[in-house]
Amino acid sequence: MSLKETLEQLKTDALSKIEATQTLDSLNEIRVQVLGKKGSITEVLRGMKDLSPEMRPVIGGFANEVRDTLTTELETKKEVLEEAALNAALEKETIDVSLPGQELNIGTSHILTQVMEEIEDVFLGLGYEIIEGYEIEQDHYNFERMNIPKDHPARDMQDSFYINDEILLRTHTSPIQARTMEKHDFSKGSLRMISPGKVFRRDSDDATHSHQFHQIEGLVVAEGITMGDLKGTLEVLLKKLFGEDREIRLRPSYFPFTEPSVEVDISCFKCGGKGCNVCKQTGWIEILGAGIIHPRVLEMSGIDSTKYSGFAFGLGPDRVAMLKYGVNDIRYFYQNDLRFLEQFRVKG
Ligand code: FA5
Repeated sequence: MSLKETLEQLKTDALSKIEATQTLDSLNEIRVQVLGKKGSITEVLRGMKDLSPEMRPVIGGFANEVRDTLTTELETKKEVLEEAALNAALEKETIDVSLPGQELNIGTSHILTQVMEEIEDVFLGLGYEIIEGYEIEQDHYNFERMNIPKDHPARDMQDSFYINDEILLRTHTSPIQARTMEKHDFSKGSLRMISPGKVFRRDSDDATHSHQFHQIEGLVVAEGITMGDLKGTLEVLLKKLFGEDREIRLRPSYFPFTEPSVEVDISCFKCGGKGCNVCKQTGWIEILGAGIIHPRVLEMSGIDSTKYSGFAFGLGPDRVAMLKYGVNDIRYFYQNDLRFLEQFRVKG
């Protein structure tokens, strides 16, 4: 048989094998047998050396044609077999598109964060700035600059965790008053800020006291600020938090850094003022401490107290959250029990 006839024969055999094969594996075997480095075409071409120089390109060209035809046929068959394999797999697999998807467990902000952000939004709306202070504070700012010298009895009410004689975990957010006032440039306008954050006291933990809790300090300093401004501002806040029909009441109190000082009560949101278990039958609920900034506190921060006056308040958002959501023990906020926290998941 001539080389050309051998190639013809090889092509015919390979084409019928390709046609007959039903699996990708056996198709690959055919490819290796015919086109591979040690395959039959290579084998046939070894005989080229015995051909006359005129016949070599003729047979070489024919061999290339055979290789191209077989390559194309192998590719086409491969596609057919792959598609058939895919269809078979899909037929076996059943997908119920009506099944609900898997729910992703996405976190939500803590209820105390939500309450603090609600309060922050009210003050941002009134043009206040939010300024954060330091949780580890100097005795100087926490007490001295708030008009509470070393031997002052008011220190007993705010016993703290001391790092050394001069450094402590802040007992209230009030030190941010002094830190902000001493930096403020009144030629650029009045000072209006709130400062939310964690505070710490060596209090024994009970249903309404925690050794770590939150406060939101409020501070306004400008010319001609009065108790009326304080009352109006707190009324806006407390009505937003607890409902438009809430009334507020100021009771005389004492803080070394405000004069006069007040405790602020709101009319009970549960009974409307008639008396119930939430308000301990008084019709009122205590919500924060406040007052007109003591002139000494202004002066210690380098502010002329004959020209400027201001008000300040310190609100406990943990207590606000307890009242707003009827939580009867502050410790729930800090135990991280998901059964409790899940009740305050933000919807949406
Ligand atoms: C103060 O800390 C003052 N710095 C507030 C202030 C600021 C008055 C500016 C005047 C001007 P008092 O100790 O009352 O005040 O605390 C303020 C609020 O923090 C309380 O009304 C209460 O809501 C909350 N609070 C106090 N102690 C605890 C505690 N152990 N656990 C939870 N909340 C507390």
